[in-house]
Amino acid sequence: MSASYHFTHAITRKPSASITSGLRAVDIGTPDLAKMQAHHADYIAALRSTGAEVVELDALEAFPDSVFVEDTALCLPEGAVVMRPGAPSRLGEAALMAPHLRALYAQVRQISGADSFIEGGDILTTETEILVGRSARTNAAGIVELTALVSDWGHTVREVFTPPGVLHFKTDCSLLDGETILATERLAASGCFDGYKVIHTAIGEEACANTIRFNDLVIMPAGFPKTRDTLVAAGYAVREVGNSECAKLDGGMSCLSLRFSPRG
Ligand code: CIR
Repeated sequence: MSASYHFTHAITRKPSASITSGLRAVDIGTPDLAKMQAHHADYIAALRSTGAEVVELDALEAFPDSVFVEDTALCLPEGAVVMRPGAPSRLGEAALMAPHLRALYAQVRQISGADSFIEGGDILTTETEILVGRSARTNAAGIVELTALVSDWGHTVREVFTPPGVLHFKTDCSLLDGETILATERLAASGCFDGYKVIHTAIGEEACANTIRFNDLVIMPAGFPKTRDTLVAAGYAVREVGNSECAKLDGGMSCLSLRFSPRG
């Protein structure tokens, strides 16, 4: 079993009505809550269709971006690490995720340094290492602290860089299997995936780089036919899910869940 993409559990959180005030790099319109809820339900159905247990947490009105649960924690087989989001409006979300992780994990650790910032969207866990992209949300101190917290669990952290103007490292890449990454050309050109097989998103379809491999499925945003066809031709079982509303807030498939198989 490949621990980097075989999962027994996922945690999600319902979108709140306050999602209309969610953070966005560029305002391309207000998300439609009903449409987002429909997409979210479809996403959860896709996760469940693989046999995983999916927790659906209640919406948090005080945190407009709280549907993007991935940013609050890093989940590994041995335990979970609660993040310290670099976006001030999101800092409180992480503490609210901790009890849900403790319910499923024996070991839950925490990024706690006052100067340490790190968001789950900047973390790509592969079969052999954990890549963390420095970004406007994740700093060197956060990466150093994470490295120390996961080393006795046997994990190696490698610092990489999120391209300027890109929200998170995983905005531009995803794990497809134990040796293959889907990435935009602009990110892959940095050399951070040397040693991996890389499939590029089609030109003009960079916005679908944030997909997830979840058990047998590659779950990707709908509306990117060239990249979808490339993935299907490469042998992946692709499931498309609408993402138009989350995309208005720079969110994609990985942001909407924490995915893991707690060991013991
Ligand atoms: C934010 O700016 O924090 C949210 N609007 C989007 C977060 C997306 N999360 C992710 O890529 N992991």
